[in-house]
Amino acid sequence: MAVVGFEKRGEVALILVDNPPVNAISRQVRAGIIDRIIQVQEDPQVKAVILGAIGRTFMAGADIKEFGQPPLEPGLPAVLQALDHTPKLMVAALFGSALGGGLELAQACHYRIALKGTKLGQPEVNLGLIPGAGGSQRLPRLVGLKKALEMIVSGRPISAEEALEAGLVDRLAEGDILEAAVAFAEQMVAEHAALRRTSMLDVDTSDIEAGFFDAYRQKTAARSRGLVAPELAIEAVEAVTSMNFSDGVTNERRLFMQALYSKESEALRHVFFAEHVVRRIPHLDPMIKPRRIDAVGVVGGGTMGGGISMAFANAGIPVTMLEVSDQAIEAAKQRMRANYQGAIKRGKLTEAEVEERLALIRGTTNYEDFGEADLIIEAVFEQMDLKKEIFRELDRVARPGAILATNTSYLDTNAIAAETNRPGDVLGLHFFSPANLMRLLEIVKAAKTHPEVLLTAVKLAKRISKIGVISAVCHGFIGNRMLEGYIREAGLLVLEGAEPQDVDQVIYDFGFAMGPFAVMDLAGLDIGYMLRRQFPAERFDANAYRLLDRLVEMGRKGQKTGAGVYKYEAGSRQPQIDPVSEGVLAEERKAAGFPQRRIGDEEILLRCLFPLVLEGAKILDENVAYRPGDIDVVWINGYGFPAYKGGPMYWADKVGVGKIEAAIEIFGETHGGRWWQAGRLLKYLSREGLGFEEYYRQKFPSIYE
Ligand code: T1G
Repeated sequence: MAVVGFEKRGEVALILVDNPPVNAISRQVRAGIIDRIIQVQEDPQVKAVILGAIGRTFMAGADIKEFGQPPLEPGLPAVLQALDHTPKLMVAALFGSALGGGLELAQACHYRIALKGTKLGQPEVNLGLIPGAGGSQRLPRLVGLKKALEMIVSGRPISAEEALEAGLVDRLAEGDILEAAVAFAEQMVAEHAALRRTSMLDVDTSDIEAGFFDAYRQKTAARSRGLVAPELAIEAVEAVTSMNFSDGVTNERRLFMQALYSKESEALRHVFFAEHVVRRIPHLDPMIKPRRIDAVGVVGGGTMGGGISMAFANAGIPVTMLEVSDQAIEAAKQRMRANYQGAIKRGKLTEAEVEERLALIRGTTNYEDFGEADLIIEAVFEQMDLKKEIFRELDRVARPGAILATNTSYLDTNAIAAETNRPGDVLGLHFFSPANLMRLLEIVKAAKTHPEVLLTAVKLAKRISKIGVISAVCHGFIGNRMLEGYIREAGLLVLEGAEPQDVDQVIYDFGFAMGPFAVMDLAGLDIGYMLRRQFPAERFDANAYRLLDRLVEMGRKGQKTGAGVYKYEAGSRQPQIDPVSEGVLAEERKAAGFPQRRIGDEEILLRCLFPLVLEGAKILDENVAYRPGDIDVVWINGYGFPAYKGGPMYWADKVGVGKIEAAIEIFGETHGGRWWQAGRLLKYLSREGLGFEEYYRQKFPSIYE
């Protein structure tokens, strides 16, 4: 099957890329397009050419799988060159997601027609890249410098309507895009329309005031923190004001290569694939199909239950939300309405759209109303007896084949499943707060969970725009189990002499949005306080929580009470050092009797991050997580680990597993051996000089298929 098909409709030729699933521009596609361009050039009958695609989308970009490999000729620039110089009128027929190199191909055509609903963008920065095939030079010529700069540096796609308004698209279509494109091309030929070569267009710089680009750099500095691609992208676009097209493209290629070989891009491409591989259930029988989920029930309308209800309503799935009274239902609805205000303020949603979504959420106080639900999610507070009672009720009222899920963060899903007569239909769906916004969803596979139920959850995660990561049952699953060591070490560091703001600064400088103390203030110090008291004391190092427990017992629970580790001015989320908290810490340092010392940033960083690697290795070795990349996905999407560092396991591979294992031994000698016990896998990889990713791909290739 040719990956670049060809057909003629009268005097219009169609070059049709057919490279599922997203028509990525692989080497074969590039060579095929060039061959077809040559073919039509030699055909005197052909008066116009459509560049289009078959399947679900126009070309969605270069084939990311080729990056990091030796370049394969012809490169994309060669295709652009051929397009740019063709003597035949070229029309791009856009639909689906015309992204990256795909949009660059379209920009090199003379005209563009797009189906309503098409997304058009240059998302390269999300991969640590910049447009590498003339996009930084053509886009400004089509939509103006400022619009092009925003599209390229933000990576955010625009709608077909916005593209029409901006001049990126010449016409919108409905129905069959190829038919519409042929008609459009015929009309252009009949009107003797010019071959409008984008590369020959002038750029209007009249609205670019002096210092514009530097001001743009300052404006975007915060979101570009730690990244190299945004600055390279700005440089590439800025060159439009001083270089001709050809020099601008050469300059762009230079900058693109810098981005391509940057460690940030390598990490971001790892994350891109890890976020796709994570959906693959190893050794799943291909005959197994997911169940239909058309209606969902949620038990509880609190913070989590309300957020979960919104997540489903946002995907157009009706929800029946159970609460204890009509007042509680009304309160839940008000909370959800308030949560939507942010989206309205940001222009993401209109009031009407919010009301439409809220209308999908029906409140009830009656379990019987769950009778039609295909999935019911329990989202009440973390109390095992209560959850068991709820699952006995759900087992009674839910229809046969309905899936029952618990949102528990820690509790034993097997024990919950055992309360029902349908353990195969039970699993965990651990949402992260706020559940309507956080992308991460831990899908907790209980011992008896049917593979079909697991597959249903994986598919559902994508449908509600979540990243679903499968975890087996253990204390804290993947994310929270690793979080314990991170918080423990932060707590011990401040008892030994580090200041909370120093620990937070080091973690912020590494790339997290917030350090551990600021995060705990945000989430509420009382959550950890109550949780730790549900488990045997020996599970925790009591010293690590001296400061936090004292603060909670003083009523200082964090932002929600105006003070926790830090204090917060009314209405502000900005942490401020608080002498009261400092005084408590001084008392606890004395009580703990730790010798006080100045602790360097490097020790702070490694003491906080190495526990993630240590526990992550055990999680892998126990088959709690399938792959190291799955753990990376959890920590990037659930805990703010910087994506441009690839996630904790990827980062460990870059640091060197052997070095980490050696450091863990030293920490064990100096800080209390109980916690610093490397597991079997970490020791093995250290001895063999292997990284997590290379070991898993070599030893277990099938779990990546
Ligand atoms: N290359 C290779 N594979 C890709 C791909 C790509 N560009 N995009 C997606 N896939 C695979 C993906 O791994 C998955 O595979 C399957 O397609 C479906 O993806 C020169 C240098 C297009 C909006 O960044 O944003 O062009 O896991 O589940 O939800 O200047 O995929 O099923 O085996 O995400 O419908 C720029 C990235 C590249 C677009 C579709 N382009 N892709 O979303 O499907 S760099 C991008 C997406 C570039 C030029 C530069 C989304 C999508 P599998 P999916 P989806």
